[in-house]
Amino acid sequence: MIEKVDYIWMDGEFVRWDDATIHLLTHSLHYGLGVFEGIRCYSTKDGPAIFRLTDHMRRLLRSAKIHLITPKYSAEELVEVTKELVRRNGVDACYIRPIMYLGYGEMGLNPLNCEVRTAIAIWPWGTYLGEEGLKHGVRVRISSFRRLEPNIIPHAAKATGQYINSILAKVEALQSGYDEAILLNSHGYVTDGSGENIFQVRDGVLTTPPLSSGALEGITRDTILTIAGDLGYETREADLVRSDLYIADELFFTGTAAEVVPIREVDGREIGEPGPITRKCQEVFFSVVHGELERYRHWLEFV
Ligand code: PY5
Repeated sequence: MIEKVDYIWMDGEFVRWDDATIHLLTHSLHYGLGVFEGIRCYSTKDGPAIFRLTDHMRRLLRSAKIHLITPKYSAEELVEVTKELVRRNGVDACYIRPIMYLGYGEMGLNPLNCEVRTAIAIWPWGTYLGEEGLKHGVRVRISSFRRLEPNIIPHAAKATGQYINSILAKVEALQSGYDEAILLNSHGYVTDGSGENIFQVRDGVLTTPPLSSGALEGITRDTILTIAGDLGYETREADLVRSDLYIADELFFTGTAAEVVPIREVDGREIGEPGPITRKCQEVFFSVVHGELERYRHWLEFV
């Protein structure tokens, strides 16, 4: 169950949590066209700080552009409102969910005349794949569902409806006894997890699928590419096939909800306990988000 806080921001107003309701005939509910973000605020010794907030809001606006949703607020305005929402709710660590959706008014498939609604909710959310997964790694399977692609539904946008694809993969993985799914594109290349990017480590080199594979332009992915490069590791964006995962020295997921999570098994092939590079990336990542490393403080937006 979601843990309640006091306020949700909706179209310019701070609304009480239980009053943050919408009409049944909200366009986005019926056809799944809306765009959203997932962001985290972490506690630091200098107070709550939102990790790469501006980068997330910019991605939200790029998602809107892809789907011809005209934003009512600029990235700067959304940044300010998010900080105010965190302040008003008096929390110091939380997950942040901005969403732009099409409201009540029109029901045809032409969305261009629909009213664009904007809301931001926050709530305390522990790590998505569990504490155990964070420490010892999760078990994953390759999904029988293929990742949607640019000429079906553009994967570059983070749109609500495209998560049906992720949900099919996630549920299939859970029902067959795994923790998470990895999706391939229709050419057989690895894209990402249902809600995470993926990194493979072999002979000390980190490889993550390129954005053209169908992977989301993850902000945690970019963070890890930067950190790993700064640590002196070679990083590559290159296509991977499923057997590249089976024979990896190390594998891990990255994402806002999931954070940095080791993978210990793929389709019954053991990868094992988290390796040294995974551990190092995880350790540095958590120091970065908690504001302990001066070099990366520019990624923190203090409320
Ligand atoms: N790939 C997919 C399909 C995602 O949904 C996400 C984020 C990522 C990669 C990682 O991107 P980033 O590092 O920018 O977060 N997923 C959301 C999240 O908040 C929703 C998960 C339930 O992590």
